[in-house]
Amino acid sequence: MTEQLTINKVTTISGEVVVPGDKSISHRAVMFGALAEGTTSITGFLPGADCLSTINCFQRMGIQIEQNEDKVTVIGKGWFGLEEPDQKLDVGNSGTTIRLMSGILATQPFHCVIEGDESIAKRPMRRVVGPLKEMGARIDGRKSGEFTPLAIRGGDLIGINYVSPVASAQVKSAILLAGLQANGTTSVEEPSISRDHTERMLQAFGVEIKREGKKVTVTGGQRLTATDISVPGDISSAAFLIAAVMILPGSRLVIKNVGINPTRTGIIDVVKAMGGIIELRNERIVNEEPVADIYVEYTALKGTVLEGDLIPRLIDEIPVIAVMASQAEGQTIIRDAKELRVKETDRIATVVNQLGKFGAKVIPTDDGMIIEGNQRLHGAEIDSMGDHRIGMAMAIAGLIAEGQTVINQADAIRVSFPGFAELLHSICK
Ligand code: SPQ
Repeated sequence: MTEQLTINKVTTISGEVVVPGDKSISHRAVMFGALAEGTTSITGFLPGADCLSTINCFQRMGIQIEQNEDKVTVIGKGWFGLEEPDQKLDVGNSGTTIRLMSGILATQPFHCVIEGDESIAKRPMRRVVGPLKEMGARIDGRKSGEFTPLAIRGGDLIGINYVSPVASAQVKSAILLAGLQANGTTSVEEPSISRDHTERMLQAFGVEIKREGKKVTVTGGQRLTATDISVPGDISSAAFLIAAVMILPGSRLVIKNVGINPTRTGIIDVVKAMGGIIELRNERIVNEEPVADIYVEYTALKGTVLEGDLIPRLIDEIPVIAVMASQAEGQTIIRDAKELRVKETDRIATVVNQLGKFGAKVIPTDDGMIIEGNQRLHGAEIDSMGDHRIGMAMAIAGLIAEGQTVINQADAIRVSFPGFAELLHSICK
């Protein structure tokens, strides 16, 4: 990963744009399409590296999938139509792929080994391996199943009632997916509600799911029926553009067709809490998911506090929120976000280090950070550290930094936002 991205200071941004498809929804559309009976056509699919890894894993298990840019056709063979892969499954950089697939593989009566890149090798897996083993799956990995590669032999599961110590959609989804083929019922309760795309999309595929507050329950033995999925734009990608508008005086932007699932819209709430102008227009529902156009206009922001149930609703946006906060009036405090430490990088440490290179003052805490506002940034040589969200957040900081900014390992951006640099270039004045 040696690609570089050069960013120069700009004056304003404006225009009307669309961002690539939602990563979380794209993964799930391929997975559920592969497990369903019938053909699933997906439009608006994110052709980013992570979602291509998901396609590749299912192709290796004998599922026919055609992908052309953002159009994908998946010929489902039913839940037990997967074949034992004759090679290891490689998830690349994708935590969503390995954790959700672990839940699916836990139901399959065959052996397989699944692993990913160097970053995946450092991310915790026991959070899914533990409960799946409790259900009866045989799974092993380095450090007693904490790290990849994971060797999985599934089948004959029994339902469990799992109380998760973390608010994680990947944990919740892995257990619910395994629960769909376990004996009896399976429930997952979490401390705060994490993104619920799995629940919504399973319903679109004809699965019955019970949701009561922070608890979700499924009954085993259910089938999925193919359906067509239209994937909205990813609010996590839109967040970079929203932040850019908020730090460049005179900017305004319309971002069309963005997913506004309430479990993902923490960024909108934060911009509003900081005093920013942001509006939802043309709200509609597509495949059980709310979608809208987002209008955003530069406003001088003030610092805020991010904590509690809000955190899972904006966890992936925190790196770029830190950039935005560095330009606000006063301090911004982020707490209850320890999960940042186990993402593609330790995102508390990488934000502090990389944003610090621009001259910003960010103080790390155990579960978050404190960002000083009103900071003047200067151009810097940055490293994405192989983390797409760090690469893009720092590119946004580069738009206001005096002089030139170079982002090393900029290839990582392709994980979730192919065409990021071109899109940014097209709206910069
Ligand atoms: O897939 P991956 O690598 O875990 O991607 C990230 C990201 O920044 O794109 C996290 F690093 O998003 C996760 C997100 O943080 C995607 C996701 C999902 O699709 O279910 C859920 C969140 O992770 P978690 O651990 O809270 O379940």
